[in-house]
Amino acid sequence: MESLAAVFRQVGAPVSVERITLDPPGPTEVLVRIAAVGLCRTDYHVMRGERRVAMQPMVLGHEAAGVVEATGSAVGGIKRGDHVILTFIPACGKCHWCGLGLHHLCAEGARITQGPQLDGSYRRRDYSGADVGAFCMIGAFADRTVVDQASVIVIDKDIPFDLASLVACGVPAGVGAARQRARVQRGESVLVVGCGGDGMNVVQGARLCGAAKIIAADIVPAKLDWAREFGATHGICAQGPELIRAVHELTDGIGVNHSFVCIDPASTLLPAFRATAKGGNVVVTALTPDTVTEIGIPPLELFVTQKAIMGAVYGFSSPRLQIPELLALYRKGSLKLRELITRSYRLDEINRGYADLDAGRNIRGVIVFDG
Ligand code: CXF
Ligand code: ZN
Repeated sequence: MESLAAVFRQVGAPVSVERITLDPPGPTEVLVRIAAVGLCRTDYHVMRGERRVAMQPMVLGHEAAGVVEATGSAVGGIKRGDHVILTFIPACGKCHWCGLGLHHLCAEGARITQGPQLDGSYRRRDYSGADVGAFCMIGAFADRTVVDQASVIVIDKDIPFDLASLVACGVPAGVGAARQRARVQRGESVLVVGCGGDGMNVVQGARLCGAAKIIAADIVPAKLDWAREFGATHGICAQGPELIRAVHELTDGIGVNHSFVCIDPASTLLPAFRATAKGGNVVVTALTPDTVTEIGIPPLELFVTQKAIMGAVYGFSSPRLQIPELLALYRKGSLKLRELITRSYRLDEINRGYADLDAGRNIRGVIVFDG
């Protein structure tokens, strides 16, 4: 069948919206009509060549929700008409990590920037007949996609698709970083550096944990106001040494119990580290360009301050367990989702959506398709 997709062809160039050929699902795959897909910064890093992928052309987009239109012969537990969220790391179910229930660490996660499906073959072709890859084995900047069942989570039908799409990446990444990685405790203090899609969810994750002081830091003043709506108690519009000074002023010279690096770790990790109290946690939730290979923290300083530096992909939690739990929190009124969406776009407006992200105008832009 034909599908309309935003295709990444060249680093630094806009993605091009094209008709491509989409093959039917293989035995373990499903055909999904995409209803909504978020404009996460990760795809933008790929477009700009800051996160290299193994091939072009490739359909990007990994924060998506939609409806199952067809299933392969060996698919279990997913049927036509189901509403689904797609996960940007599959759960192969066979590796060491999946065996432990740690699907965010699935061994197949190492292949999500390669392009092929989970089974190693391709389902997409362009006008010239060339294979087209699918970022994260999803390729959701398209009206339809074919993905392995390992990338699919069935959700209840009462959740609007635009909100559900955010629970595919930004929401678990941020909320999970606070709850599952740093394990923020009631009464503790938190610093969130970078209040975009991930950071705003760290703020609300810290609020859910009962943090007493939630300091939002961003160089875009409007984001600090938005962060207050999600639970931030303080806002700092500064970076580098000025940020460290301001955090120490707010914490009696001690620093915060937990800091979260949610934007450009190359420039924000060291200030976040130094704004953290001795014995505290520094959690990295954001991508760094491939070319940056050092974190610039003196080992002696790490040793004597006894801080922990941690990585958190998918909020360091299995999406299979975390996503249903987050949707339940939303239903209870404890988790804000609608408020995360700054603006909706059509697929052919994708490059404008990313320009808005780059200009600091969006927490999250979402591409919404007509039903
Ligand atoms: C990323 C994490 C690193 C690989 C690609 C997907 N997650 C979300 O934005
Ligand atoms: Zn993402």
